[in-house]
Amino acid sequence: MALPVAILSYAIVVVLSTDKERKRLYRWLGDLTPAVDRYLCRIHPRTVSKLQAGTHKPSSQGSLGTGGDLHPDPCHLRAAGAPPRPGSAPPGPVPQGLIRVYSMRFCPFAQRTLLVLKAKGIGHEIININLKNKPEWFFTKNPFGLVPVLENSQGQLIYESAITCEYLDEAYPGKKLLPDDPYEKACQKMVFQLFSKVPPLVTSFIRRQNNEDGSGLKEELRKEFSKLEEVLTNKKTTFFGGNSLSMIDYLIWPWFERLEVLELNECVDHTPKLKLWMAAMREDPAVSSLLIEAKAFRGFLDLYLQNSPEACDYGL
Ligand SMILES: N[C@@H](CCC(=O)N[C@@H](CS)C(=O)NCC(=O)O)C(=O)O
Repeated sequence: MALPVAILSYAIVVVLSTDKERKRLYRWLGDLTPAVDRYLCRIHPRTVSKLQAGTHKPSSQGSLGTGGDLHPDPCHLRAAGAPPRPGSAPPGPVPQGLIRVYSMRFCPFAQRTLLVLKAKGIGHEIININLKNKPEWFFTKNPFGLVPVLENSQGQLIYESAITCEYLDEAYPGKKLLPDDPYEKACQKMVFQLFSKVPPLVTSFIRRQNNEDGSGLKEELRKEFSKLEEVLTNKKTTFFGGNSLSMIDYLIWPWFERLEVLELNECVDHTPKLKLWMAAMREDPAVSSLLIEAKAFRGFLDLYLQNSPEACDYGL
């Protein structure tokens, strides 16, 4: 009797704390977990209501509302490792003829996927995930718990933004965004690599504590942008893959879109070709249809940095 009581006490503490700890517990408990969940449901109604309160709220941008409905019976809350786990009921299968994207309205990585979906005119539905309060089933879609994730009507799952974009380009007809020519494709991948320091620099700038001086980070960003300017200078084209917009432009765009609202625009003052590229990007129908409203982004960011569970639903 002592062991089950110890397990249950630990379960209650962990279930009420973070995603990471909960995952560790479930891995550890393995097959015992469904029984523990059933026990929790039975003996600890307050725990159950906490778990329910922690479910994903489906939201905006075409979110279907299938993702976050609470199950009427709290005792369906089940564990993972092998799922089942606590949380909301998972969404149903993806309707034929559509692809589903698990997204978050302000995520630049998910924006890559959405840009490709738009540019290629692919019919899709969006389920927005509350990243500060993730539904447990989301880890069955992506074990890393990150958006974006694609799910098709055969139940196939694809995650990692660049991989989702390449998948969409290959799996769907319409405008090809990646070049067929192996050298041209390699060039796009090299630019992608050249760009790779930008997202973590922008994140570090956003996460500065107490408005700490960001001039060092700005300087680093300027250096990274100079490398991209050089690519455009050497290529003598408007876009990174040539004179028309292609995959690489969509992959790097979301961070450039955010420069203004983050007050980082001065970092492109010394890169005129990059500035022209940014202006040309804004003219693209896929880009312009997915521009984020600055005020909403700011509001989201303020809450996100405070770890607020309301952050991802800001402005809805
Ligand atoms: N390497 C991933 C990064 C995706 C990523 O970091 N997404 C963020 C939102 S912008 C996320 O899901 N964060 C949730 C978390 O960190 O728990 C990709 O390219 O898809």
